Amino acid sequence: MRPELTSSSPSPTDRRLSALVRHLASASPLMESQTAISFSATASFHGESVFSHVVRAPEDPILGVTVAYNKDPSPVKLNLGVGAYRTEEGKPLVLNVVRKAEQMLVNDRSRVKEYLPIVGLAEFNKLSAKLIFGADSPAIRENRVTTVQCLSGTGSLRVGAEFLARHYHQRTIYIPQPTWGNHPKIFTLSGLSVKTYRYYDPATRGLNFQGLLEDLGSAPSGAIVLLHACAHNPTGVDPTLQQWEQIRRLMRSKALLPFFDSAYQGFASGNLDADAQSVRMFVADGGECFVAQSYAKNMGLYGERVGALSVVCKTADVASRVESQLKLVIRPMFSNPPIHGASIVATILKDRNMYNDWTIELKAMADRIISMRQELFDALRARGTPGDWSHIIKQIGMFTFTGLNSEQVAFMTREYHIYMTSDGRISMAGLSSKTVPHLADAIHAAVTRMS
Ligand code: PLA
Repeated sequence: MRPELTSSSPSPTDRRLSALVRHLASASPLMESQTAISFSATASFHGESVFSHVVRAPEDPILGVTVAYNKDPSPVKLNLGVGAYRTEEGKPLVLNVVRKAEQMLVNDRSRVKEYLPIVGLAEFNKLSAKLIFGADSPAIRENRVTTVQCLSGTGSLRVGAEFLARHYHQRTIYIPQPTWGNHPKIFTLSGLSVKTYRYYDPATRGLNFQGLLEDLGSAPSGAIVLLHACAHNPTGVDPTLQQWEQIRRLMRSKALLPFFDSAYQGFASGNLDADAQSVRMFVADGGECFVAQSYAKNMGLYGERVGALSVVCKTADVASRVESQLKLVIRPMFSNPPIHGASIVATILKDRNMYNDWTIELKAMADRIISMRQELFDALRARGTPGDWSHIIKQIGMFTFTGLNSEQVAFMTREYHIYMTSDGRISMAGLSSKTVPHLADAIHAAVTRMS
């Protein structure tokens, strides 16, 4: 039935189904009981829903924070949950260069709303590869890269993972501990088996580099390794370039397959090339890798769902065969991607002036986040808040991993109407000079009263 599978191991569909059953069984004990299902089937004849056995699922740990925030009537409420950029006035930002691109698209009467090809907008794919791998990348020049447009970072990760579950000999993926909460779900439901590698050291609030090297060193040969290209979420802790080089050497020596998640290119340092260094080091050695790109944050296109999956291969021939199989993953998943967001990105990336305007606006966003770090740090120092808060200025990217525990977070939400994820992560992009004092008061109270 499945010509692409040669081994007798369970098919990805079987693995996915059993993962789903496990997932559902843990959410609903009733699922395990056949009687409960047949009861609800007969119940429909008596006017009850056939879905009456469905239990309410919990809100998403990140997006659910916004749901709770929206319900709070307090005028001082502050949403530092989801990583979404806000201006100094606390408002969402549409970049000027994005508005301009949209205007150009609207004015162009030759544009139509036809379906895109399964792999998306060709121009967008080419420019996205150039953005992450660099304009002079030999891999691009040699046609060894295939890039397909997907539904933002999440969709790109999912398509890549589904491909790997079908076509790669190793089905184990190592993800950092901790990582973005959606990673384990995406990979498990794709049919991969998820393991973790040590990443963060709570004692130093920095990288557990030794632990990382040990765990990747003992991973089975060929295992997939998920790496955050920059601005690690949720910790804000990235390896140095020297450490990246050591990770690269170790991974290549063990034939571990890198799968980069690049959701914050330009947001960490304010510089698109600097934030792509980790990926480019791995591509420069001629080896293979996967990269999922998102334009949600760096172009502020959150709801447009624009992203790309690139697979760097050893030869152009392999790359084109990989692409043919990626199409078989995408077609039954969402058929083909949306046209509008990708057209905005392509319009900006292909025009030198618009590209420059974008880098300026991007740098301004990154700089504002960096200045919020300094302001929050200064505010805690001014209050004499117990503890060493230097990690706030050392960490990079959109988030600070504060070290506050879940009781302290609950206290801050209850008493100060500050919303954040229960692991103590705060989105620095949601802060402004006006709200820093309120946050500092809340942290001070939480630390002094709840420790
Ligand atoms: N990868 C990482 C590391 C992320 O942090 C996020 C988004 C994504 C991928 C996916 O983004 P996209 O699909 O929108 O492109 N993380 C956010 C939002 C910003 C979320 O949880 O969906 C966060 O608050 O962690």
